[in-house]
Amino acid sequence: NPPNANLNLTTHGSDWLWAVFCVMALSAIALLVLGHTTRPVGERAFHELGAALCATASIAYFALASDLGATPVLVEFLHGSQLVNGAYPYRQVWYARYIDWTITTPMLLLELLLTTGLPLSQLFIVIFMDLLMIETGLIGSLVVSRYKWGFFAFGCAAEIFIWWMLLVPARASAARLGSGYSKAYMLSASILSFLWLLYPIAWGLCEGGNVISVTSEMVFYGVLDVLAKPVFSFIHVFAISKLDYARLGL
Ligand code: RET
Repeated sequence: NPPNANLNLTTHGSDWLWAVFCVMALSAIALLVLGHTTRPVGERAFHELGAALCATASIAYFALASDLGATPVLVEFLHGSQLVNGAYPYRQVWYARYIDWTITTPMLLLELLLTTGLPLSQLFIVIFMDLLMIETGLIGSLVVSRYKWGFFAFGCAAEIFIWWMLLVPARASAARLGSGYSKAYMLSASILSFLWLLYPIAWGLCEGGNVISVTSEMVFYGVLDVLAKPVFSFIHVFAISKLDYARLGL
């Protein structure tokens, strides 16, 4: 028996991750095919962004499903230094997730914000805050003391800034382009903002507080990743399909 049940992924957990791997890979292909069959050359940027980020996620899930890309981290001694079954309590932290998110979350923000005509200077600030959010989350997940919540707090502050940028400057910018742009943006931005709220909650229950098992962690993040990447990308390309790409200045 493993000294700590939290250390290992179950067979079911691994099967689920292979299923997510397949969903990501098939979505990448489907987005490419959709782009090539429905849009002329030069108007496929959003399909291609979606395909690229799903392809990236499929590689991350390949690592997760193989039980790779994780490292054991000592669980914070909140309740005194107790041994669990004669061993110190560890929890696997899948840092592979953060490598994925570092690549894919800026691409998701690009998918969304390139349809608003937001000035580049502001786009860069949003992407900077996004990277800050992911990297502070990574550091927090690897830290073995309650300082991890300090890193978490920095990440949350960065996310609040992103929400504000989406709600105020980006929304105003989309509205200036016209009501069709504004409607499409509001739909996609609401979905993205809601789903992105659930990630820090998952983090608090998994890497942060060690409340739920690693198999539950895989289900929680897995469902979120399928919604936030392929489902979001499909909804977004359909939402903007009637818009005039020339006005986006891409
Ligand atoms: C962390 C912990 C630090 C605080 C915050 C977080 C937010 C993460 C988010 C991740 C989104 C990931 C997506 C992945 C791809 O599908 C890093 C968990 C706020 C919002 C959309």
